[in-house]
Amino acid sequence: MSKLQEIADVVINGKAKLIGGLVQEALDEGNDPSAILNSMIDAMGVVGERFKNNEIFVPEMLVAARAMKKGVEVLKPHLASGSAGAAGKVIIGTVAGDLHDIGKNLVAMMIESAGFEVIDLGVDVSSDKFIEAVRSNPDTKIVACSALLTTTMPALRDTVAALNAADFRSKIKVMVGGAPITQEFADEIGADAYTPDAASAAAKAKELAAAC
Ligand code: B1M
Repeated sequence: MSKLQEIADVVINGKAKLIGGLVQEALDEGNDPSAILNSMIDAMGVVGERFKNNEIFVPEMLVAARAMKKGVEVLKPHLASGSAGAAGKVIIGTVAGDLHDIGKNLVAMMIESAGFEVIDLGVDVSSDKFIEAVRSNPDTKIVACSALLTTTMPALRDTVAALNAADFRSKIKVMVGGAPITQEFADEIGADAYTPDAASAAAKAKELAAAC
C-alpha cells in the first residue's frame, strides 16, 4: 500500500494518533504536500459517501474529521509560505447553523499563506457577527463565508444580504464557497466571487484585494 493510501485509510478510520507520524513520513519520503492534502480530502469524500449510505454515523464522521485536522497540523508549515498580513485583512467564517470547519480552515490557511491577515470567526457564525467583525476591523478587504450543507445555503444568502445592505459594502469584497455552493448561487445572492476550493480561493482573494 502506498503511503498516501495509508494516510487516506487512517483518516477514513479516524486514527488520529497515527496520522501525524504518517504525514511526517510521507513528507520525509519526498511526497508533494498538496498530494498528501488531496489524499486526506479524498478520504473525507469516502467518509461522506459511507455516511450517505448509512454504513457509518456522525461519531465516525467526527473521528475522521479529528484525524484529518491532526494531519493538516503537520502539513501546515509545508503548505503555508507567505508573509503574513501584507496583502490585507480577511474575515472568514462558516455560516449560522453549520459546524463544518475543515474546508473553511483550509481556505483560511491558503489565504494566510497568500499574505493576508486572517480573522477566523469559526463556525456557526451569525450575519450579525460577520457585520460586527467588519465594523471592528474597518481595514478589512474581504469577507469569506463558507457553507457546507444544503440546509445552510439560506444562512449564506442571509449573510450576504446583510453584508450587501451594510454601509461599508463598497469597501469590501464578499467571497463564498463550500461543497453545495455554485457560481450560479453566488451570483443569485449577490456575492462578488465564488471559488470551488482553497487554492483558487487564495488566488481570487489576491485578485480582489488588488482591485480594492
Ligand atoms: Co457532515 N455532512 N454533517 N459532518 N460531513 C457532509 C457535508 C455531507 C455531504 C455528508 C453526506 O451526507 N454525504 C452531508 C451534507 C448533505 C447536504 O448538505 N445535503 C453532511 C451532513 C448531513 C451532516 C449532518 C446534518 C449529519 C447529522 O447530524 N445527521 C451534521 C450537520 C451538523 C451541522 O453543521 N449543523 C453533520 C456533522 C458533521 C460532523 C460534525 C460530524 C463532521 C464535521 C467536523 C468538522 O468539520 N470539524 C462532518 C463531516 C466530517 C462531513 C464530511 C464527511 C466531510 C466534510 C469535510 O471536511 N470535507 C462531509 C462529506 C463530504 O464532504 N464529502 C459531510 C473535506 C473538506 C476539505 O471539504 O468542506 O467541501 P469541504 O471544503 C472544500 C470546498 O468546499 C471549498 O474548499 C475546501 C477545500 O478545498 N470551500 C470553500 C469550503 N469553504 C469555502 C469557502 C470559499 C471557497 C471555497 O470561499 C469563501
